Amino acid sequence: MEMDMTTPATAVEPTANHQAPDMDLPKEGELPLMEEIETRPEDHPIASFLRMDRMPHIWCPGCGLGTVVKCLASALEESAINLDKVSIVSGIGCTGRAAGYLKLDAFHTTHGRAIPFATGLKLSRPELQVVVFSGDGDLSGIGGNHLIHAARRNMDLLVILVNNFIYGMTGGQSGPTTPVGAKSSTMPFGNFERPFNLPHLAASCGASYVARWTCLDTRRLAKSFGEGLKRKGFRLIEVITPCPTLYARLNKLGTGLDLMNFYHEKVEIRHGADTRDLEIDFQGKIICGKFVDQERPTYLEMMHDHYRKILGEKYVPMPPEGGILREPEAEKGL
Ligand SMILES: Cc1ncc(C[n+]2csc(CCOP(=O)(O)OP(=O)(O)O)c2C)c(N)n1
Ligand code: SF4
Repeated sequence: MEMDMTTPATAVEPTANHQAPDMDLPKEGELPLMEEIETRPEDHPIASFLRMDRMPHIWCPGCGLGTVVKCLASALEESAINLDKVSIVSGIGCTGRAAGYLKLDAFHTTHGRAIPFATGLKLSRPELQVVVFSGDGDLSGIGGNHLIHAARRNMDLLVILVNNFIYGMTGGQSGPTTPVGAKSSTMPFGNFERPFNLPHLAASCGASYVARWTCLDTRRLAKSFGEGLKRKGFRLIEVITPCPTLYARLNKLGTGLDLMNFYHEKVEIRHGADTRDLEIDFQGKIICGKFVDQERPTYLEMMHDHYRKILGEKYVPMPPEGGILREPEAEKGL
């Protein structure tokens, strides 16, 4: 049963993902043998959103990143948004590779600089829907300063922050989200630094939309991405995702599937929860939900209002279609 995202829920409840589908299943003997099933890359459910020439991807078996990409593709499809007006910006890391795989205008920028790059893109092409897709280390470690200032300014960006509690690509170092007690390659006796509570960080800086999901909860995650695409201002969606190769191995937590089972047991959905209560303890419960959904003037709106007040007629804002030289009429006249 799918839950209405506006309805508060306090208990762990089964999601559609865990229920047997209500349909006629083929009987034994009617099933084709595995070797008879032809799998063609173009038959992948989101093939039209992917650069199939870049497959196979680099992600490890059991990594949750493919699921997050699938949820974003589903949300884009559902929203019927013009894909020519969507740009994706990533930093560096396993998560950052998403920009290379999605068939959108994509920018794989430097480590920690996805948000400032995306900010520049949005300011110069205000008509674009700019989506940042990057890791917890990239966005809240080296890029942490950009994260808080973009939230403070209510910059028009949808930020998908994939939190696997560790620096994946570089070998499992502790990062700003590693829970106290969790082991990493740089903290083999366990982390003692207090991690960020990312929804609280973004909310307290002024973000318009803040949510957290695990990548087990694909329907709610895709729905939240869809909401994020429709809202304005700074939108942060944190996605807790398994890194079986480093986080799970260093902490003896099993496979990617074991981590998914763990999320199933430990997730508590609490829409509208006080963001101060969203800290994640090592192997403790993970509170998910939509915590902030408020309309506030965005950076671009505030900037236009301000300069219109001061400069009046003299103020010429960037045209919504992205600058005079991009207008076909203007180009013809050159
Ligand atoms: C300026 C700079 N510093 C450090 C690095 C090395 N580096 C590359 S990816 C990465 C960590 C990525 O971790 P995270 O953002 O959490 O993404 P994940 O790989 O876990 O998805 C680091 C430290 C770099 N490429 N550039
Ligand atoms: S190292 Fe971890 S985050 Fe990176 S691809 Fe492998 S499982 Fe995923």
